[in-house]
Amino acid sequence: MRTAAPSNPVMTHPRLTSLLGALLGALLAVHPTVADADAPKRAPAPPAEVAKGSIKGTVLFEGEPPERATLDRKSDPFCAKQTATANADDVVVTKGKLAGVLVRIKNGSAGTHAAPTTPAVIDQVGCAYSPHVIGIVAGQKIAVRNSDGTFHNIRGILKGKDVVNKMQAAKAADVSIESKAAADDVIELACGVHPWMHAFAVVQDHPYFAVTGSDGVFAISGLAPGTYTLEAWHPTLGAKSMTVKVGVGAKASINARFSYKP
Ligand SMILES: [Cu+2]
Repeated sequence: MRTAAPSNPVMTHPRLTSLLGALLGALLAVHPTVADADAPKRAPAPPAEVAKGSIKGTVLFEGEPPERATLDRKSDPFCAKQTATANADDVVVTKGKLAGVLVRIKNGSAGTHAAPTTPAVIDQVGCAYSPHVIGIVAGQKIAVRNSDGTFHNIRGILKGKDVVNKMQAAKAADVSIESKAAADDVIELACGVHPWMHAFAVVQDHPYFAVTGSDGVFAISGLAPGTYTLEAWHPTLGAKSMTVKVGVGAKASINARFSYKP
């Protein structure tokens, strides 16, 4: 004799069902906290009255710098006319000073820092990216501008994958690059129309970085007293690091010098 299958008391009992729902909700809510527990513990950023330290310095290129080849830009008549950017910008040395070097604090973040809400801007001027190297804080957007009278195709590449691949007409609206890039990642920019165009956005989890201009000078401020690893990073010449000690009072402002050679 067959009997009707008993109904599932768990699934039909209204109180149990709501209890299960609440448990499931609690588990889902708890999950991100569990994941965060694996992340390294971070102290808050040092307060302004403590973080008075600064590192200033210069990046040198000693010896004969590599020749900056004249670019073949005949494929785009607009670019071919831009004499100021006619040479390769991979290694730019002016009177022994190296431009486009990102200098940053490397050992830890010295606290938790939110990404700036304003994007970092890279312009396209004379069919070249300006600047060639920028630093961003993880989570910060990059706005790629087109000041040129020609079109570009912006590719943003992170770990070999495109995070952006977009045409941009002459003087069109900025193209925004958003990614999940984390500290130490580098987002490379390349142009699908002009193969000589490259730029690099180096990612930090803090704001203690600076990029050298044509004078090779960098300045990082807002540092709490402590011993830091200071790193210089160049897209083709590589990274160099040194240990620096930021003190208090007269020893809060220190100087540092990096030197690259052929
Ligand atoms: Cu282009």
